Amino acid sequence: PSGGSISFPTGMATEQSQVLELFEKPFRGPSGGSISFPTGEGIGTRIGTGARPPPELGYATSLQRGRVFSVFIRAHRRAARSLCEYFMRARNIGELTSLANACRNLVNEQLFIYCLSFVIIRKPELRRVRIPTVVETFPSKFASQEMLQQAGNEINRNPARTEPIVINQEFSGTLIKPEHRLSYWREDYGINSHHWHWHLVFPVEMDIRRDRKGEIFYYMHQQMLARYDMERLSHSLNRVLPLTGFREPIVDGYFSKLTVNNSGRAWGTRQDNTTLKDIRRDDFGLGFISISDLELYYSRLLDAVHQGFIQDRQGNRIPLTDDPPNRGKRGIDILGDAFEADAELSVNYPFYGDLHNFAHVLISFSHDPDFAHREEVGAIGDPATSMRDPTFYRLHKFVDEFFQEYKLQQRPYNNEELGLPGVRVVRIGVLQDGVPNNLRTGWNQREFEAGRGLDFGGSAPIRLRFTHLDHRPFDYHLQIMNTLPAEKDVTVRIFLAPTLDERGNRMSFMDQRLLWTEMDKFVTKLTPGENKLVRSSRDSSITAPPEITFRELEAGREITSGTQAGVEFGQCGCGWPRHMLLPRGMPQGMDFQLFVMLTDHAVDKVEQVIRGRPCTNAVSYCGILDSKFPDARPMGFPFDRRNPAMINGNVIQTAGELAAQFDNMVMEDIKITFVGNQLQRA
Ligand code: CUO
Repeated sequence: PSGGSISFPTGMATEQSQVLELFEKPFRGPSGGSISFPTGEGIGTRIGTGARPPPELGYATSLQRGRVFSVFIRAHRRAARSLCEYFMRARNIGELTSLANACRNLVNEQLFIYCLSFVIIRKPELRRVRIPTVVETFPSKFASQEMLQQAGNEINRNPARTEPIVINQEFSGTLIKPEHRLSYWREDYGINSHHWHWHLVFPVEMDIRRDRKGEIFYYMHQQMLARYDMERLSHSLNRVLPLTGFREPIVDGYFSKLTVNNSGRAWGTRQDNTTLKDIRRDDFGLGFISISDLELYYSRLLDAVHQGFIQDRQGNRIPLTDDPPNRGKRGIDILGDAFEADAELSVNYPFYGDLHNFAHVLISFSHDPDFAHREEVGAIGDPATSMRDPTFYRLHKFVDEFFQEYKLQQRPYNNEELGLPGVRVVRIGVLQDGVPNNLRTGWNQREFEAGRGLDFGGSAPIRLRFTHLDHRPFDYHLQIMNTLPAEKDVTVRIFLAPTLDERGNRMSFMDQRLLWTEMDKFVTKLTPGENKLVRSSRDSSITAPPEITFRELEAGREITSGTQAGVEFGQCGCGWPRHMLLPRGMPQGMDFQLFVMLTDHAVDKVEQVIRGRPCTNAVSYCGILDSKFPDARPMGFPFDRRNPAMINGNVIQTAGELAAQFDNMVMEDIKITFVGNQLQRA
């Protein structure tokens, strides 16, 4: 943990403990997540208390208890809208507690936790408290049934046991499949928790107007793909290939070994080479979803990209361009809303459909498309578990290729947009434990408690020990010359990409373009003359501080460095995990390139007053709550577009050649070396 501990003021401590009580043991209660077959059509527990649900709950009771709740499904979003509106009436934590206790045995457990989290993040008067990590609220989404059962047995046998249960990194498969080399990455608790949070703070159809939501949907997922590809290259695996459509067999199967509830209900699984089929699943509020519909939506969206306009329901043609007149909505933002899709934000939801969400659903039910076998949804059907499945990346690569098709229609950036006269980056480098330009990664461990999310008896903590990739913190060192006569505010943009492709060759700009991962972005003031900047990797604009556990919250402990009681905490959970900032690299060292670019903050800045003190971690991937995205440039700038063919008479074919033409850019070669268990612990 970084930063010191603080103690909450008394009133806040009480509020915090009330909230923890709401998040604890979500499967307890009269129905308890047990399975029954009340109507013969579904599995899960119907509302079984005999109580008539309060009418204010609306659609919230339409989901069965003990089943998966998924924001990828429209009927589930409708249920979430009802329950969130019900909770939104609370003016303080006391009222929220009363409302929650009145319905917690009536609504789906996962829906309940989603909506509680939603209102605590959304309502300024509730934001003072923190929600505990989803790893502890729903441990069964992070550790296998077998391991949790083993933990329960151990505790029953020996309540005084102090040793944690060690989570075996190999639990979901074996190395006979090359894809399994990446399972530690896909199944990392931090990236899955981030993805759960991201979809919580950028919800679909919840009447939330977040700035540039469609664009950040594109960008955040593109960046996750770039990071996945860097990791793949670290294992000599090729970059991920997109799904080429919905008719070809899905090559990779996935067997999560996870459970949906405390009664042991398993997530759906998928064999290798499964063929997708139309879905008929009334049990899940889905009705009929046909592959032909998805193909139709895709074809219409692709038409829009190639025609350069998209049509709204009145037949108006809305131009698609990232150079919008009057600083209107960019084309990428419009396309993101239409593709994800969000019925409230899409320009024409009936026409362009619900493509991305439906694709998740189609894959997640491929093992039992018509409920013939009473099987549960697969892991790819829930944002908290979807990144575990190798096919998630092939699906999102398909999504990203669509956005890239659009981006490549945009003109390249010009000299004025790329340059910053008067400012020169002289040198950059990284320093980790005194070693320059050679970053080390290795294994580290983190413990969570499972007992809060399970029904095991006794009060002894059930600790789970996860092994994860990590690195020691490092600093970027930048030497910058400001030849302007005055101070200058600049945005510093730092990216990392592998130097070589799968064949060991250097890459062209266009080949490397989608591998550049944002490492940091920050604003600083340059004084005239030489400036030396040191920036810690811990301050990265994409990462969130480590997850906060029940125990830390109970102890009044806040592990965000410098945070004080009273800060609005909402959204702190969103953010790429700090321990996953670097790709693994190779044991013998792997070549990477750092790209640093300075831009004019006068051009980048977004005029706004940010109210309160919202959590602004991971702003590049998560934005700022209730505020505009604080960088006016297109997300991913300058790598979101093709390269200029020529600058000052010089042909540009690589990122290095681009950087050589501009004083405000520089590239540096670094190595990343994986040292396994030899990582000196932070
Ligand atoms: Cu995040 Cu498909 O949007 O998983």
